[in-house]
Order: sequence, then C-alpha cells, then structure tokens
Amino acid sequence: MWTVSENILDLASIHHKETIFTIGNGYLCTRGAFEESYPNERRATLIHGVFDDVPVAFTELANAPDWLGLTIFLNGQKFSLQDGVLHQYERTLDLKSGLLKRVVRWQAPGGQTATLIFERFASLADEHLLALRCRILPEFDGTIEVRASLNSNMDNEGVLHWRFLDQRLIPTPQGQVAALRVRTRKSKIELAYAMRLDVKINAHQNNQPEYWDVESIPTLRVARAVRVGQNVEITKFVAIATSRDSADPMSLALRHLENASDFETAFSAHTRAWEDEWNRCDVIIEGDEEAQLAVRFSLYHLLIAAPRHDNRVNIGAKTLSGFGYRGHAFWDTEIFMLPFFTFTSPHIARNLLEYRYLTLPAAREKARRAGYEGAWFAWESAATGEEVTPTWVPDFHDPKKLARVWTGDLAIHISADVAYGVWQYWQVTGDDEWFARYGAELILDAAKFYASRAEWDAQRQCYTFSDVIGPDEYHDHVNNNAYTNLLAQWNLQIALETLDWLKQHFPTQAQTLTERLRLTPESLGKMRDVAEKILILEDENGLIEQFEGYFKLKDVNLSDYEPRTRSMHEIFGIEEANHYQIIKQPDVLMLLYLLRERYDQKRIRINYDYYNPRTDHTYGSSLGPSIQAAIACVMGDVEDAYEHFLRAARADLRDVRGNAGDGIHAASAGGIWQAVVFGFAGLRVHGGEWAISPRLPKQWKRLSFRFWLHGKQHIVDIP
Ligand code: IFM
Repeated sequence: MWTVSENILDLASIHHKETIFTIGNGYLCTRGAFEESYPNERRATLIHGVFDDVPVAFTELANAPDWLGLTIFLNGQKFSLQDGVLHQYERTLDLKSGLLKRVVRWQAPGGQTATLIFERFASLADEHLLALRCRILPEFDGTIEVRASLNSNMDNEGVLHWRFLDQRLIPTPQGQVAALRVRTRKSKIELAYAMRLDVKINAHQNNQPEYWDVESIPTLRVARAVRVGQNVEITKFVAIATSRDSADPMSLALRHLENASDFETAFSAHTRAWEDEWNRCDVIIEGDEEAQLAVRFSLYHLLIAAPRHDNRVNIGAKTLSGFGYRGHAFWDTEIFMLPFFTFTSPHIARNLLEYRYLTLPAAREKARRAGYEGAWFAWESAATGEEVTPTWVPDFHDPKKLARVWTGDLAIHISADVAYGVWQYWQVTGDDEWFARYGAELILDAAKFYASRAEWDAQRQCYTFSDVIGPDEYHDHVNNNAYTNLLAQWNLQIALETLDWLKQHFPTQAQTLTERLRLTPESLGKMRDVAEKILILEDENGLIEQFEGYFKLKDVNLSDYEPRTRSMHEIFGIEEANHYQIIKQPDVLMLLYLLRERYDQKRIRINYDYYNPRTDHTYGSSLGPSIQAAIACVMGDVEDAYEHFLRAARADLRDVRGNAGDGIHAASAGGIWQAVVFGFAGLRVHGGEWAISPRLPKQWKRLSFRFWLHGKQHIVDIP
C-alpha cells in the first residue's frame, strides 16, 4: 500500500483533502489545492523559516505566492469541475515517489471532451525545484489554451504578508522565463520565483509561450489548434529561492531552473532521492492494509516537512501542510517526531536539535525575564525561539469571546522535553562530538533553569514546582505536576552526569561550559539538591498523582457521555473541566513511557489502569492515542493497543476531529512510528545494544523496519 487516493470529487471536504494531498521536500510544502481555483479553497505553499509578524500579533509562516496556477480553456471554455460534465475523476498521491496525480475526463458545457492528466512534485533531489505537468488528450478538433501563472496575491486566511517587488521576462537558452520577486512586510524576507513553460504536441517541442505582464501575477500563455487524438503536454517548472538562502535569491532560482531539463529527467532524480529515504525509513506491515498505509502516510508527511539542509528551522505542529498553529514548533518535535528521525535519519534529527541550540539566547531571555536562570524554551517557537504562544484565542463555546492560553506562561516541562530529545539522540547515535559541541549545553542550561525555578517547601522539606501546566491541558495552574517534577529531576540528574562525562572526555569543552553557564560548586550543589528532594506524589502501591489535589477532583465515567462527537473540554467548558479527573492526553502515562526503564511493570500497570479510563481518547488531544498504544503494548494489552493505534492512524486520513484541514497532526504521525517500533515491536536500546519484544496484533503477518544505532544500520524482521 503506497497510495492515498480518491475517485469521487467532494468539494465539501476540500480542506481535508488539501492537507492529505500535500507535497513537499523538506524546504517547502504545497497543499493539495487544484491547479484551477475553487471558492473556499485553502491554497497554500509554506516555506521553512519564512515567518512574518505583521499584521498578526504572533508570527506566522507566510503563505507564499502560488506556483500551481494553471487555467485551461477548451475551445474558449474554462476548465472547472463545477461546470460541464465530469466523466472520470481520480486523484492519487504516491507516497513512494511523492507524486500527486489527477486524471479527469471532462466535458465542457459546449460538448467538447478531453482527458486531462495533472502530475506534480516538489523535487527531493533539488529542493528549490517544483514541477507540474498537464497532459491533455482532446476528443475534439478546436483550440486549447493554457495560462500558467505565479500569483503573489496570497494571504493567510485574510492576512496579507507580501509586498510586491517586481516581475519580468528573462530570455534563457531553454526558453522564456517569467520571474517574480516579493518580500514579507515586516521580516523582510525576499522570495524569488522563476517559471518556465515547456509545451509539446505529440511529443514535439513547441516552445513559444506568450508573456502576459499582469501585475503581481506574471503569466505565460499558450494557445494551440488541436485535433482529436493529439497529445498536448505542458510542463511548468518553477524554481524558488529566498533571501534566507542567498543574498541574490533570483540568481539562485534561475540556476535551479536551468538545471531542470525535462519532466522525466527531473522526476527520475526525484524518485531516486525518495528511494534513498524509504530505504532508511520504511516500515513494512503485512496482513493489515490500513495500518500499512497509515504508517507510510505518517512517515511521508514527516519526511516532506523535515529540513535536510537548514538547522535554523523546526517542524511545526501541523508540519508545512496547513495554517494550524501558524507553523510554530512545540514539544511535539522532541517527544513525538524526533525519535523517528534519530533512529532513521540522524542528519535530520541533528538539524532539529541544532535549531534548539540556536534558540538558546531566546530561551535564556525567557527564563531571565521570569526571574530564573538557565534556558526556558518557548512553548511555541518560530524563527528566533522567542515565546510566540498566543495569550488569547477565540473560545470554542462562543468565538466572540476570548479564552486565555496559559501554556506559554506555565508549561515549564518544555526544557526537559528538549533535553530528552538531545539525550536520546546521543544514546542512539553515539555522536560524542556533536553531544559535546551542542547537546551538553542544552541539557545543562535546561537543568539550570529547573534548579532556579524550584521552590523550597520548608514544611515538607522538599522542592516543588507550583503554578504549572503539564501535558494534560485540561488542568492549568496546578502544583507539582508529576510529569514536570519527574522529568525535571531526570534532567538535573543527566546534566550532572553530562558534566562529569565532559570533564573526562572533552575537558576543554567542560571548562568552557563551566565558565559560560557559571556552573559554580554552589549551582551544581543546588542541582543535586533539587534532584534529590523534588516532591514526588506516589503512594505505596506506586500510583502517581498527576498533580497535587488531582485525586480530590470529581471523578468521571466517560461512558456516561457516550455517544459523543465533542471533546470533554467542549462539553464541560474550560473552567469546569479543571474540576474533574478527566484528562486530555497521557500525562503520568507519558512520563512512565518516557522513563520506562525506571519503572517496573507493576507500577506502570497500576497507573495505566487508573489513568486510561479517565483519558479523553477519541476527542482529546491527537497526541494521546499513539502513546497510549505504545504503553498498552508495554502492558501486553495488544488489543487495547491496537484500538488506540487505529485512533491515531485515522486522525488525518479520516479526519476524526474534523480539523485535518488545518494541517497534518505531526505529533500523532511521529507517535505512530513509536507505537509500531517501541510498542508492537518492543524495540529497546541500551548503549550500542538492542533488543525487541514483539507483541503484534493478531492480523499482522509481518513487521519489518530499519534503524541506525551507533552508526550501524539494523534490520528488524518479525514474521
Ligand atoms: O503540543 C500540543 C499539546 O500537547 C496539545 N495541544 C496541541 C499542541 C500542538 O500539537
């Protein structure tokens, strides 16, 4: 199963389908909007790092000029699926090659019929290059006209980020090139587009498109007389570069366009690049087509959003496939997506972690402003790492009212999440040089933050973290969230280990960091003290209280609210949900999952049995089900695990929450890989060693995947 397809046109689900059919190459992604426009579409191309922060309050990825536009006329009648008669329709995304194809047999209102085959890809071999081919097979004698445009009048759902700079026609040895330059209004990032149109009739080159100098929409146009049975082939090549890549982005774009000779050659290079990706990353599941497709679909979407040549960007919670969360990165990266990259594509994992390294100044500033030391990373992070979580958003009960978002102020677990990603990368890759150069500083400065943030409770003789929000966002302003306390403790412990290791193996770097981070005997002593005396709310049976007072909240029986189509947050309301034990996503269980080597089966079981029935699995956070599946596997509850796994698998493909139109649920996609590899296959690594303990769903006949450990690739094949 390598294809996601549809054979019925459903313009009512246009946003969902645009997300599903997104193509991309780690530099940019383009949603699966059609070449021709439709009302209400969310046509978008999002390019890594191209953020702008006016006129919005919080920075967002600016919807780049549209490169897809192709307006087609058959005998003067504009091709549109809303008119005429649609005799055949099929759209397929080939996950293996990243090719989006649409086959349409359409009869114009005047009776002229033609088959139109559209194909597009964002080259993985050359990340600046995009290709779109349209083949038209007319069943009439008459004319065909095609207008190919670059449209800079794009907005982010009404918000305009672009200032038009200029456009012109550039003659090149390969033909006329239409060029466009625009710039973001505040961040002043320049984008250069270069477009060429190659036209063939019955395989013969026929290359003289006409240039239309439509302001801000440069267009190349061809109109040809055609006869029944002829084959008209239009290839639109577009190259894009930004001032983030070069001081002269237009020259860069033109060079990349020049390298594109024809569609087939560019496509071969692109498929070879995809072959390499899948050789590293593919997961094979036999006996369960839905699971197989869902896993490949998830990995495809992670791979098209993954920066391969840029460590100044991260992957947003909705990848580059939609406007949701404005392109901001969350803990979703380190805790949900990163393990997939660390185990299969360490070069990508490094970029993602180096992004955090580059945002250390902003994280230090965030901590300093709040009165603390060390690095407190932004809950929502964009170009610089400054906190960009919106403070107010429309209330889902009444969009005319505003609801306060507390995560940017209270979610302190993010620093330990980053440290977790760094540590796991090091354990799995054994990349000591990288760890000494980047990783150690991230871990130590996050630990410094916790040491300074911890409050001494003289009465109980312990350290506490008051007024926080944990992974379960149904409860805010809580004290001593277990996930936060225990992950901070872990962070403090590994920070001390890291410094010892550095002193032994990289003494100069140990010295540099000791000075740079002012790691005095007192501050190290404080780290040790907090790690030893942090408050842990665990009873004698091992049941952990999610936060202080959680067990005193009103209990809830979720089956009393079934059947339902809304989250419990929506049912109870934001304030009221705080008073119940209902949780949005694994919190204590998330902790046990991450630190599972520290907990025995009995302690995990008692917590699993308590928190599992109190979790809003279906409509709570999309981050929950995959992790719930993985932890259910640890329990040996394979049927339960499979049920949770399917919830995650369907999140985007079936649009379970109705918000897939905002973009792919990237954390869920990464969690799906973890559920399969760490859950069903039971992969564990320790040092350079690894082991599996498979617990496959009964219909799975085979599970196979690859991963890298300490520079060596391993293949797991479970029959
Ligand atoms: O990071 C998550 C959070 O855990 C739950 N709400 C959505 C965020 C972005 O995916």
